[in-house]
Amino acid sequence: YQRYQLLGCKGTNMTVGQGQPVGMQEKQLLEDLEMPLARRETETLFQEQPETGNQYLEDALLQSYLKTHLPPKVLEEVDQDLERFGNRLLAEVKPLGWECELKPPVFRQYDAWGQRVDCILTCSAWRRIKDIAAEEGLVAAAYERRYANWSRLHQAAKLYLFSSCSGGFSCPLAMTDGAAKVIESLGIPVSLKNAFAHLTTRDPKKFWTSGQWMTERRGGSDVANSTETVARKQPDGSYRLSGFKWFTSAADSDVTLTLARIVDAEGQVKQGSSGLSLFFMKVRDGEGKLNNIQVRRLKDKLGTRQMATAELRLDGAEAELISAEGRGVASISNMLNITRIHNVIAAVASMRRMISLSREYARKRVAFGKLLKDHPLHMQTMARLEVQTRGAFLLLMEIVRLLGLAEATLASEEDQLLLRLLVPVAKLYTGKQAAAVVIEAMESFGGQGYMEDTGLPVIVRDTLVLPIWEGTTNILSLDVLRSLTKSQGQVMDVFFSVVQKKLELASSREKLEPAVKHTQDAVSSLAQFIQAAGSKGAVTMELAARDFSYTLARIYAGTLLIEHAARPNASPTDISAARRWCHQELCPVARELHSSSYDAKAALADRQLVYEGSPAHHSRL
Ligand code: UCC
Repeated sequence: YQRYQLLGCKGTNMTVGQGQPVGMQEKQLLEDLEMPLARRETETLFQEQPETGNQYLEDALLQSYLKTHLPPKVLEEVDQDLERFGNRLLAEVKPLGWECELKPPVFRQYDAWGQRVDCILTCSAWRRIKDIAAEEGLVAAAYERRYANWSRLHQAAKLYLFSSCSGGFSCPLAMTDGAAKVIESLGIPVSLKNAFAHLTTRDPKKFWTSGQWMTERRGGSDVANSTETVARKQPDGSYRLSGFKWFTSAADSDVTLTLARIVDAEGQVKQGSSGLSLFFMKVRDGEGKLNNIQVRRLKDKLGTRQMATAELRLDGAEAELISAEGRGVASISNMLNITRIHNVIAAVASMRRMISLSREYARKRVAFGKLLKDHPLHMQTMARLEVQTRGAFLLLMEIVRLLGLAEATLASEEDQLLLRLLVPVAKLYTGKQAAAVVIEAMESFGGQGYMEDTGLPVIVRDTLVLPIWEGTTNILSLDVLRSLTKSQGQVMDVFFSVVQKKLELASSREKLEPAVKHTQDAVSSLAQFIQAAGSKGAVTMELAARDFSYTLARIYAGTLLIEHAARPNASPTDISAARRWCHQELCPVARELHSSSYDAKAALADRQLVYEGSPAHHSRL
């Protein structure tokens, strides 16, 4: 009897529905009882794998966004390309991506005869994905500008679909795009023409990827004070670089951009940011030998294991100076802004992927006598994730739209300022959202979500890097402040005026009234905060930086959701998403200011809270 109860419980909980009446299930269970125990358990204990189809066709928001923003002729071509690409991803790329996960790169330091080879061996699937990335123009599309200012939207839509089945190949593509951007912004100097062509080609045989070697042993955030690598000028005008790069992602790349300090005639280097210059370097020479580079080891990472990240020692590596001397950080920031946008793409893509799988699972999985999709609490949880993802998606599309305008020289000064402000805002906010959303979505699968061979933990692990690399949340919050200081506050003037304009256009839509009102109130609170903080000095702003950035993200994403929901052909779900997003607290920075969270006393209390009980507690903190 006990065994029957157990089986009955398993049968009704786990059977996948398919309209089979419960009576039939019971009959099946009784038949199962005739089987030997081992066979019975394996044959009745099953759950159906959630399957998704063409991700473009299943993404309502992506389609409606493109329909709203692209001119008809462009839309027609882009729509066809994305549908075809969606099929290719499903049939070809997805299995390759999984193979990359199963066959991570291997480091071989010596050959059979004891010769040092420092070889990073990647699997054939990884190399095949590289070919596909070239064929599909995943970098090239942005530089060919076939669709003028819409080219970046086209590229971003493809990368977004590609990202979560790419087996980590989004990473080298991000840096390749960033390197191409730096070279283009330098006017494609003659010496870099060939490299630019390789980075932006559609020919797999010619396609190069680039690395971005910034992080050294002292850390990757305070680049200005952590970079020890030195560059010595050679008689032919080239440089030789020596130093240690601690975290070099996609270390199998063909070329890289990196920072170093130029040694002057007296053998001295200048410390700090103004001592850093930017260099272009080939990783191997024409014969495939490393360019005076030693691979120390591969990093043992929590995720992105498909992709080789290495510690490298540069021992006189030949490189070309590509920035003005001492302008390394400013020059590489062109690359950083692109890789940060790719980070946003990856964040939104991973949220979308987990939700897609989870909603399919909820159509099949039975618990407590009904499908998960028929449990209102389960649907409420998922709807909240969906709202987060929609806000993040529109934020992504907005920065990509602005980038496209800038690259087609169609951006107004306002557009450029807004882009400068929104890139760090979007990177820091969507990174956090993605980490939270994928973990919640993993839970929606119950214990299955925690099983390695479902592939779900891979998505979670790969997502958890997104708030970390390319600038952590706090570093990017400080970058938001940098954009304010550098523009003397103009970025905020533009922010307020663009938000106000969009809200005004939507204010006549009755169903959006509460959302518009709530956002306008948040905008007023933000304006008051800025006024109050202005009289309090830099320490207050620094302590407020994270909440301030979150406020900008929430208000701006809310405004975009409202704008999207105010279209004449908007769906009820567009309206519902806008209302729900705007229902959350949109201006946390005002609340915290009222609670005196940003004054010196609060800073002291923060430290005391953190160190209570630690050995440091009794010493002077
Ligand atoms: O490399 C990494 C992993 C690679 C893997 C990549 C995969 C991507 C995959 C994506 C999806 C799948 S991780 C390491 C990443 N490291 C960072 O992101 C660095 C984080 N740290 C910062 O961002 C810091 O804030 C620094 C390095 C920018 C601070 O440098 P400084 O020199 O102390 O700061 P300054 O003095 O304020 O800035 C120097 C100049 C200024 O210009 P001028 O001199 O004209 O006033 C700044 O305005 O640089 C300018 N600048 C910028 N300009 C600094 N940041 C920016 C920016 N974001 N945009 C425009």
